[in-house]
Amino acid sequence: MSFENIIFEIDGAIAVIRFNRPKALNAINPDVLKEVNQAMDQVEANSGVKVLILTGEGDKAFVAGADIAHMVNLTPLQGRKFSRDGQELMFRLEALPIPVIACVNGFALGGGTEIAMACDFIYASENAKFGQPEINLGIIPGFGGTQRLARLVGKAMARELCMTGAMISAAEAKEIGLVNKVFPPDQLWEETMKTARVLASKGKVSMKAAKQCINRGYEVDLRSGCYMEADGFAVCITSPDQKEGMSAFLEKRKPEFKGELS
Ligand code: DAK
Repeated sequence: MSFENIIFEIDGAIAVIRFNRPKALNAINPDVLKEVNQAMDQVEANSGVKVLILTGEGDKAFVAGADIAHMVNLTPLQGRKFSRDGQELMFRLEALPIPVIACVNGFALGGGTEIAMACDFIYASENAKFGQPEINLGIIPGFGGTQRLARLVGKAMARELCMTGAMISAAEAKEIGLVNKVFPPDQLWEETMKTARVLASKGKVSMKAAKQCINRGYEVDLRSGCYMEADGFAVCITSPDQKEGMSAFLEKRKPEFKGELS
């Protein structure tokens, strides 16, 4: 399947979706959302893929937000559909059983910050910029930004970013806990791939369980989250990867995880 607004590649266990509208700083419109969903269909259908990376084509932007030219004349119903479609994509990224890394190589504004927040890891280049500038356009974040940002960095910083519309540097984003790691621009891709390869070497069942317990458990009270963890643990303890991981330890060798999700 060929795409016009993204570049999609699978190299062994690692799939890459590259937002590819560099002339509009990779801004997101409904066609982008549709193509990302189609690429994710392929990721889900390919049991060999163990990590997904999202990044932006060009050296200026990850995603500079939702496409303002698309949004300018939306009716309320169209606006709601665009917002819901975006929100569903974020939920889909969070629910994907494999880890997702946002490799943020420039502007990640509005919908760009929102996509990055739905990923499991945010790795950023030193020149990346984050923010929720929607207030400057007379709107609010529509792809879950008001909710995820507050959960990730706390209400105070979420209010600061959403209510002033200020852009922050990668270093500031790291300081407030939005970003995992920051690298010089020429090292960002290799460092992202290094982590992707580490993640790809782990067992699928335990990776899925860890991701789900953290993401879903964060939405509920501690005791309910711990019940989820116990269920996740129960699934892991009977999986082929658990046999391999523990046998490898006892036999003093490196594990080779080959287990499937079902
Ligand atoms: N949409 C469309 N085009 C964009 C764009 C965007 N978000 N960002 C940049 N571009 C385009 C520019 O118009 C320009 O196009 P040409 O003039 O060359 O044709 C080209 O990309 C290069 O941009 P600049 O010339 O402005 O480049 P600079 O380096 O000077 O500035 C910038 C870079 C990122 C600081 C600046 O472009 C900028 O401020 N861009 C807008 C950033 C922004 O406000 N992003 C948030 C968008 S709002 C909702 C659903 C979703 C959302 C909200 C509600 N519902 C439906 C309820 C989400 C909203 C957003 O994400």
